[in-house]
Amino acid sequence: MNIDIISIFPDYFAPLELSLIGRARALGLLTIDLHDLRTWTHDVHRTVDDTPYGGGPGMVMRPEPWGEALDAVVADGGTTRIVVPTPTGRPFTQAMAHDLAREPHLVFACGRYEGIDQRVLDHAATTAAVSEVSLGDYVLFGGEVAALAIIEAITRLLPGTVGNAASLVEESHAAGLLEGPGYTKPSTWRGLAVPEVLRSGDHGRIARWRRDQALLRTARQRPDLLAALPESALDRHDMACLRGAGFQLSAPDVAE
Ligand code: 6GU
Repeated sequence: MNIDIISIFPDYFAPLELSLIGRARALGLLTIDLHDLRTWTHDVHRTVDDTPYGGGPGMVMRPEPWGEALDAVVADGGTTRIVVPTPTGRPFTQAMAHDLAREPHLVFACGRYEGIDQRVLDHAATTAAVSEVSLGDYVLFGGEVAALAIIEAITRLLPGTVGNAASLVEESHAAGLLEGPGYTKPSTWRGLAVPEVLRSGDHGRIARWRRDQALLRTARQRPDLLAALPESALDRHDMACLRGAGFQLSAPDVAE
């Protein structure tokens, strides 16, 4: 996969040299090219923003530098997806990370201030797919930190980057549930023991216990995820576990 990042703060992306993303790049699984938006300004002050039409607070990013930047990095032939991190985008999910991980070329357009002149995205959409993506319901200064998070989520899914493919299958959000708690040695620490079942060697009981922990954690922390599961996702044991812990399960709709 090839990634281009356009930003007025390319230094924000230094962490992409580190750890597993750095390793993925060294292995050639991923290229990342950083671009300073100011490269495509032509005035002495290298201005990237201006006051909003219609008035109001804040500044809007000027269309001219963005237009030239995207002309330079978007490939001909419609193979590029432009990702625009913005609090007004669609909420980023693990499913989106999987979709983006299948793209050959991503361009991250990181805006600052009150966003990018809308015509930039409207025009870009005539030559590339454009996805406006939000990290959640809060506001950051700009798209840089969001781009880092999205790139990390995608890189983990590229074949060859996560050592153990099974860890992708079992992890949180893989099956619409959160993963339960994990433990390692020592078996007792500060008077706290690891749950006995995990030391029992009984793989059937361990799998059931882990499933129950995932269900209970999801019910507690993210009832919205539990409610979104298709009815077929929960079996008799699952229902009994949740009911036993006092969670009300909505009765299945009875067909007329
Ligand atoms: Cl993707 N960008 C900005 N600027 N703020 C955000 C965000 C993105 N997601 C949540 N808040």
